[in-house]
Amino acid sequence: MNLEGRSVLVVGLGISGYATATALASLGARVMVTESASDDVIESRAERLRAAGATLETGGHDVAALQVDFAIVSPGIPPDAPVMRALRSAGVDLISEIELAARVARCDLLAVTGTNGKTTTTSLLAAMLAEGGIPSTAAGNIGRPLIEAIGEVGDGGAIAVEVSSFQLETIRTFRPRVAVLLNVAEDHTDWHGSFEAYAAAKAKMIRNQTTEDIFLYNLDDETASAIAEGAIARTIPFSAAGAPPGGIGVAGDRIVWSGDDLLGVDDLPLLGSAGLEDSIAAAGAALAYGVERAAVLRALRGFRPLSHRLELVAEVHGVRYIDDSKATNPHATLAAVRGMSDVVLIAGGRSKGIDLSSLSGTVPPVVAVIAIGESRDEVERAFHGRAPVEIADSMGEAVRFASKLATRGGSVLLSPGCASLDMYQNYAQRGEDFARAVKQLVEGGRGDGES
Ligand code: UMA
Repeated sequence: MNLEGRSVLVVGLGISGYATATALASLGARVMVTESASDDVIESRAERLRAAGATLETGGHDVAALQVDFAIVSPGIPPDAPVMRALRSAGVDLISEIELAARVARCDLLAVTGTNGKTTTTSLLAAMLAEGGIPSTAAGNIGRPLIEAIGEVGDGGAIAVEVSSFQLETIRTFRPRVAVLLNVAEDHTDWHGSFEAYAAAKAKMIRNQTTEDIFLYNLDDETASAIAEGAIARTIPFSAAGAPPGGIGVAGDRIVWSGDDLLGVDDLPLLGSAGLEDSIAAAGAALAYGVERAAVLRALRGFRPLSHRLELVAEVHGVRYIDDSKATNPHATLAAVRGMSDVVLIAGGRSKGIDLSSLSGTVPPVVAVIAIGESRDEVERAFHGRAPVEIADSMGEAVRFASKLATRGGSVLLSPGCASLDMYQNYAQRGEDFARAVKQLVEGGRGDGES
């Protein structure tokens, strides 16, 4: 795609917007950026872009009179935001950064989406590609914008791209060579408006695929299976509950690919049923793409869990303290407790408009709950009559309460089922606060763990 001299508006100057504006400027486009906030981070990005020749507007949007060829919208900006409405009514074509990147990319894109497990599966897939000697990297919602990564991987290479429903909402031609759909459960209802709209955005990932492409989907997930029925690409099922013909799954305690034995379930370094699903999904995608079987197995065996995803922080007096701060919706919390016993659950945060009542499905193994954050009353209501709930005002307090309720051989699990933005900047900060509070407990400290 030739961007020389094209007028492009970038809406939002977060990680995605900044990378987009930088790439567009280097490709010779006339770049305009509009951003509602104006803090130190934004202003320093703005300064660097001005130096690269872009026109910047920070601290608000005044887009009514703009004449642009198209606009790249940041994923976090919901479709009903005033700036989006203004641009739509001015007839501006709105596309996402992954759409722009896909138009410019020369390598294959292997896309992974789903409500939960995206980041782990994308990382695993990238490790398999690398182990197979394919020039590759991981990018997208995982944290490194795709537009930045495509400059590095050329013809003959491949990028494992984590894609979110926000990014998929505004694609046009984005066509992954391999698409993976892990699961679809309620999430981001405040952004999409309804579960149906959210699922429809996920389904967009495969709409430009052809019969030469591959769609790997979770046979055990109702919505993913329904989406597969409309696929044009070659469909490959995966299952953690059986060994689907022509797909990848589990027979007894072995993982099998099209009837061939690959490795034992116990050989996987990732914990729980979620770890199993992510592992077989990534392996299926890599094998279908043509990565050598031995390389896939090496990458699988050598993989280490990512931070804040069922990460063991400490064991104190026979109780395991586990950080699963990345669980930002109830579906993820339900998946986390599967296979555990005697869990004291720390849950709550920003609900994103999702009904939290399904959290009560974690009983058992959950035996007690500490409710935190904005949604703590809703969490308390969800468990009413099912498990005792205590309300905590800080993470430090939550960990202290949980330590008193936990029993030897059991776990204290931070798996909030909600976003972190009511108390923290992101889920990583929330997980770190949890780890700090656990450390203080170990040291016998009495602070509240939130320095
Ligand atoms: N803004 C405006 N006008 C508005 C509203 C917002 O200008 O009306 C501005 C904000 O002030 C902000 C920017 O627009 O500066 C929006 O940034 P953003 O929220 O899109 O976030 P980025 O920093 O660009 O990061 C995005 C993804 N964020 C979201 O989708 C919310 C990151 O995913 C992703 O890693 C990054 O691009 C690189 O691709 C994060 C995420 O939370 C991890 N994703 C969601 C999830 O995983 O559940 C989908």
